[in-house]
Amino acid sequence: MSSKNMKLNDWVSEIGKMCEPDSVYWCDGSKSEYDKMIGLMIDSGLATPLKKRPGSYLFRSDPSDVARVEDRTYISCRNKEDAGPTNNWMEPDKLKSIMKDLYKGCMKGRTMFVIPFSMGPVGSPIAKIGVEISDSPYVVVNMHIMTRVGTNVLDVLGKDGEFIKCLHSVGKPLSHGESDNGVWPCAPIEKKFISHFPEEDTIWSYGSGYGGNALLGKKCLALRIASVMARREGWMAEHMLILRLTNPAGRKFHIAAAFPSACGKTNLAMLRPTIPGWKCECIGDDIAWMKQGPDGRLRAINPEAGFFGVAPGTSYKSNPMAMESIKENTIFTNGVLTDDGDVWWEDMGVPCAHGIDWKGREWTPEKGEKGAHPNARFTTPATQCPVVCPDWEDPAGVPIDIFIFGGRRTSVVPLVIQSFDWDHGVYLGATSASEPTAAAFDVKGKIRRDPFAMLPFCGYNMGDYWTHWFEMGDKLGDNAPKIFYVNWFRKTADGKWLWPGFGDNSRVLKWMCERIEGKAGADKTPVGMMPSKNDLDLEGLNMNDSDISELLSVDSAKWAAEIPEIEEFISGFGRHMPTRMKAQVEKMKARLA
Ligand code: OXD
Ligand code: MN
Repeated sequence: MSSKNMKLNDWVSEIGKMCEPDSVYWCDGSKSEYDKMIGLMIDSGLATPLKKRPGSYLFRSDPSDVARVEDRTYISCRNKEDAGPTNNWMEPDKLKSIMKDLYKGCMKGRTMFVIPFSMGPVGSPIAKIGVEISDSPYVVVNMHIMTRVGTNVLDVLGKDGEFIKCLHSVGKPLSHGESDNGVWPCAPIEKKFISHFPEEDTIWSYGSGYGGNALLGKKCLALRIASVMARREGWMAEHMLILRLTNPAGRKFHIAAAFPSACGKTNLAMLRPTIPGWKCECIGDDIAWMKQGPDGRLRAINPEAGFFGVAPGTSYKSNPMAMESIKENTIFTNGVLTDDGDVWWEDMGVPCAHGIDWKGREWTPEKGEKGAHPNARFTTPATQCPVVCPDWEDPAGVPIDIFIFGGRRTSVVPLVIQSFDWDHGVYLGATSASEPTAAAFDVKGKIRRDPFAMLPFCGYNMGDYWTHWFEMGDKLGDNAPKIFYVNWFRKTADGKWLWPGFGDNSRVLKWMCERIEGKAGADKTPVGMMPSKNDLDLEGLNMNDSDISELLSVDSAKWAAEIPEIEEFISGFGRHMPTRMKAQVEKMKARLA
């Protein structure tokens, strides 16, 4: 097979010549194709069917291939400054020549899959088409769930449509007659490369088969490449969940929220409000593409079609809707295989006495090691979420009322603040910080500034990205969403969580909605507008007064102590750092003095 698009056909044949696969297969996105791929992986010992979950399979990856590899991720544009100080950079010709050597013959003994996919509903004016070439059937099945794969994408592409070229190889050729034989194929860490060529709308990934390194529609296309397109074309590609909150009077609010990886975006996206009469529906859990609509408001779509969620910590307490979503037709990676043929992970809310761990070894809790990898994941279709919003695929998108930023901070940062205005909100987004999580292989240490939760995902100079945010605010004017900052993770000095979190986070969202309606009060503090105890609906929580005061307190000295580090961080962007950002730091200093 081939397509009507000569550019695509030429590219496929060029890659075929370089990678030398045994055969080429064009994916049609059908259920039978999905089943065929799964069958291949059962035969090669990579997939284990789960007796307890219909249509579901468990995979175990290689210990070197368990998360995104930020040290091996490149933004390769002609000018180093355009990638900025927060991205790894290499000159495109040099990087391509290194990678071409790796790609040479890398698909020997394997099939080369051509996966046409749409990010966003097929044919929607906001959607973008990508084509991923990959030698991994694991990638094919995950792409089936996470994006819209199919021949209809080729129909929309037509003869001369544009597409984003996504090339992927696990980097493990097979010799004649060899099979993976239960061993996850990938290349050693120093040969892994996740490269982006934003000036050519091209992605080259080599050596990893896992998650964002290999499912190129997600972080590589929908964030890194799309962020560059968005700046060029005047829209926004953000690392944000999208949800709809409906109040007891039936008014709908749409919220987009950015938190660093593994800080509870999926949980918040599927929130079950504990306050009577409020309803929450999920539109997306990871990425938002937003454009100003004809009415002047910012409209958001979720470009993805599934959830690639962190499994450990997901339970009927933390996220009952995710637990319901993953009962069937789900791919699990790096969980424990239980003796009765189910999957298990730490903090799932049920015990597991014995099983096979993510490394394929016999495991019991007494071993003292984690059974599931902390970045074990589930891949599940959005349609299986019981609270998926009926409008989640509306090509026009939903109008955003509220932006939320946040991170995981056990001290200093209070439960919630509202920005004084747009520019202050951009400052809050730009200075977001979090304690590291397991979503990145190579990020260790204490607190990292993760502006807009985009540090690993912005495809250009982060200073220019801030300018883009300021300019979007100017463009949206009075229609701009209101901006808030939250921290669900504050602890007491003796290590006790101060806030119950999960469904009770709806209380904080309620305050935000009431701020929009002009109904709820707030006090001015040096760091932003904050609710007093009486502004928040805390009914039925039985929290003691001192915990509430601590959650809603601002210690100016502690905030001031972080300013030198913030100044150093933003000054790292040199001439790309917008003067409006500098002005915000000065204002913050004056308010804290
Ligand atoms: C993700 C991430 O997988 O942010 O969503 O790491
Ligand atoms: Mn993410």
